[in-house]
Amino acid sequence: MTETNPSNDQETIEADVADKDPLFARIPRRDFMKAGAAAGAMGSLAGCTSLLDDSNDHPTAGEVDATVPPGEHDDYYAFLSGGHTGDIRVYGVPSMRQIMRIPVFNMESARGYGFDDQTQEMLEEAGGYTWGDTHHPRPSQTDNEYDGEWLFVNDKANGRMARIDLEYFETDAIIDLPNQQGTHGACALMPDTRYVFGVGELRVPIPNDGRDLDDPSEYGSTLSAMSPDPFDHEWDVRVDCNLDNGDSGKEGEWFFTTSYNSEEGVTEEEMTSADTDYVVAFNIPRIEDAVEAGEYDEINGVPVVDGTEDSPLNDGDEPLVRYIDVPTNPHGVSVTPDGEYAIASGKLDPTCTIIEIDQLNEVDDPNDAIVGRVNVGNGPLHTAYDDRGHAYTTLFVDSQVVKWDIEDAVDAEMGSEDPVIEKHDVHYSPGHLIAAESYTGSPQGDWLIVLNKLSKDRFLPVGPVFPENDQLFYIGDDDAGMELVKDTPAYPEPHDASIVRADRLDPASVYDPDDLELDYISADDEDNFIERDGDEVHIEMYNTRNHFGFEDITVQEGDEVTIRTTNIEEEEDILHSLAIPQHDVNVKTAPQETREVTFTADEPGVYWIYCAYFCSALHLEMRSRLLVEPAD
Ligand code: CUK
Ligand code: CUA
Ligand code: CA
Repeated sequence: MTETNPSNDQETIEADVADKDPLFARIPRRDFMKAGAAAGAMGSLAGCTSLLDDSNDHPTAGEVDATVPPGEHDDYYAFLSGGHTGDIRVYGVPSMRQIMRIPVFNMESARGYGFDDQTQEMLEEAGGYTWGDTHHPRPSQTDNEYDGEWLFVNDKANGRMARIDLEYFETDAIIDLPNQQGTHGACALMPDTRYVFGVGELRVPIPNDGRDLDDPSEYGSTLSAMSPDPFDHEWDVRVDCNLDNGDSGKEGEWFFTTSYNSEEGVTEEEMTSADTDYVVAFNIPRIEDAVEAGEYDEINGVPVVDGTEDSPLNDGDEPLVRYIDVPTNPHGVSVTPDGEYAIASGKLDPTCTIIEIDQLNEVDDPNDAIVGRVNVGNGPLHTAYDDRGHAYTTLFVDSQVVKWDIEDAVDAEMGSEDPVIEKHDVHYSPGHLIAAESYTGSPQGDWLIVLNKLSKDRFLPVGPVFPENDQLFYIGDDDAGMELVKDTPAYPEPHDASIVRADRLDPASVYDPDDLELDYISADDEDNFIERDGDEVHIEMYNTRNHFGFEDITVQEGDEVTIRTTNIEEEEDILHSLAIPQHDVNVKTAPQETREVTFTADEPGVYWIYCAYFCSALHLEMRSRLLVEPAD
C-alpha cells in the first residue's frame, strides 16, 4: 500500500532540491507518481508472491494500536543519536515519547554532566572538546541478542567512541582515537561484543603530525578496535581508502564497512570519479593473530596493522582485509539476521549489493562473493530487517522506504526490480531507518522508525531551524504493507537509532553506592567535615530534604575548594543538586549518589549554595552559604 501525503507537493520539493544539490541533479529522476502507483500494485500482491511463512503473531495493520495510555509503559526503548548536539535521546516505542536524554560529548547542567570532577575529567581526557557528533548508537549483544549492558556511540566530529552504562543511563567512558579524525560507523563485533569498532571516515596522514600535508596519496584511515569492559583501545587496522558505515557478521569473524573514497581523492569530484568503490571486509581473527605476532607499527601508542591493498599481510590465502567492488559511493552496510549476507546500499547507484559472507573464505576474487544486486530505486542509504526475510531500504532521492525479499534478491538476476514488494512514500528524504532489534539475530518484525531529514510543513512553524522528523511504521502485517502510525518532531538532528525490547534492560532506580568510585557520606558527624591543607579546602557533606550537611562553609579568597556530597535519600526520584552559580557549579545527585566538584573561590563575598532540583515544598529553603573571606 502506498500513501502520499496530500499536504506536500512532492515533485516541487524534489525539483527544488535537485536544483540546489548536485547529488540529486546527477541521479536520473523517477516519475514519482507513476512509480508510486506501480509500487501500490506490487504491494497488493505481496501476500500471494511471498514464499515466506507469514504466520507471525503480529496483529494485522487494522488492529494496530500504537497508543500508550498515560501511566503505561512502552514495549521498547529506542536510542536515537542526537547528531551534533552530542547526546543520545531515549524514546519509548510505540508511543514515540521522548523519555530521557543522555549527554555524551556535550555538557548538560540538569544531569550535572561535565560539571562534577569525574565527568569533567572524563571529557577533558577525551580531548577537552566542547561538542561531538553522535551518529550510530549500538547496544551490546550476547549471543546475537541485546543484553542490556551498554550502548556505544561514535563521535563523527572528533574521532572518539563513548560507552553508556544502561544500568544508570549515563556515559561512563570515552576513548579519543588518536589515529582517526572523524569516527563515523560504530558497531560491536558479534555475537558477544568482543570488540567495539570505530570506523574512521576522514583520510589523514597517520600520524597526523605535519608530514605529508599536501600528499593525499599518503593519507589513510583506520578501523579502531576497543574492548567493551574495561573500555580500552586495543588496535587499529590501516587502509588507504576512507571508511564509512560498519556492521558485524554474526560469528565473530568478519566486520564490514563501506568506503566511498577508493579514489583517495580530496574533492567531491575526485571522490566520485571512479565507477566502483568498496565494501571492506575485515577478518578479525587474522588481524588479532597479526597483533599477537607483533606485525604492526605502534603509532600514537596504538598497534596499527597494515591492512592496505598492497600490504604483505593481504598476500596469500588468508588476507586480513578483503576489498569487494561495489557501485560507486555506497553508504550503509548491514548484515542480515541469519548472518548469511552483508548488504550494502548503493547511494549513487539504485541498487543494494548482496555479499554472501561464507563465500569470503572460499573465493579467490572477493567479487565472486557477490550473490545478488537488487534494484530498489534512487538513493538507497540504509537497510533494516524484519523477522520474515524482508529488508527495508531508505531511498534518499526517491523519498521512499522500499520493502524487498532477501532470498528473492539472491535468486533474481543482477539488477532486477522483481524482489521489491512495496514502496512507501515518505514526505521527505529519509536517512536511516531501524526496525525493532533489526541488527540482532532475532528482529522483532513489528516496528520500524524512519528518520526523515528535514520536516518541511509537518509541524507548527518555529522559525528557520526546523525540527527533524522521526516516523514510526508498523511492519507486522505483510498483507496490508507498511503503515505510518506516528509522526514525531525531533530536536536537530537524530541520525540513527537502535530499538531494544524493554525487558532486556534492568535500569537502577537508585544508585548502589558500591558502584561509585567516591565514598558514601552519611549523616553521621564523622563523615561530615571541612579540612584545610595549605590553600586547598576539602569538604565532605551529605544532602537531603531540605538541607546540606553544613549551613555555612567559610573559605579564604583564592582557596581551591573541593566539595564532595552524597544524596542520602533512599526514596526513588528525589534528586538534589549543589549549585553555586557564581562559581559555575551545578552538580546533581540522585538518591544514594556521591559526586565531587572543585573550584577556586576567587572573589570574596557571600554566595548562596542552592538546590536546583525541585525536591519538596521546602526546596527553596534548601540552601547553605559559602562565605569567602578577603585575602589580607
Ligand atoms: S550516516 Cu552518518 S552522515 Cu549513519 Cu547514513 Cu549519513
Ligand atoms: Cu533539594 Cu531542591
Ligand atoms: Ca567514490
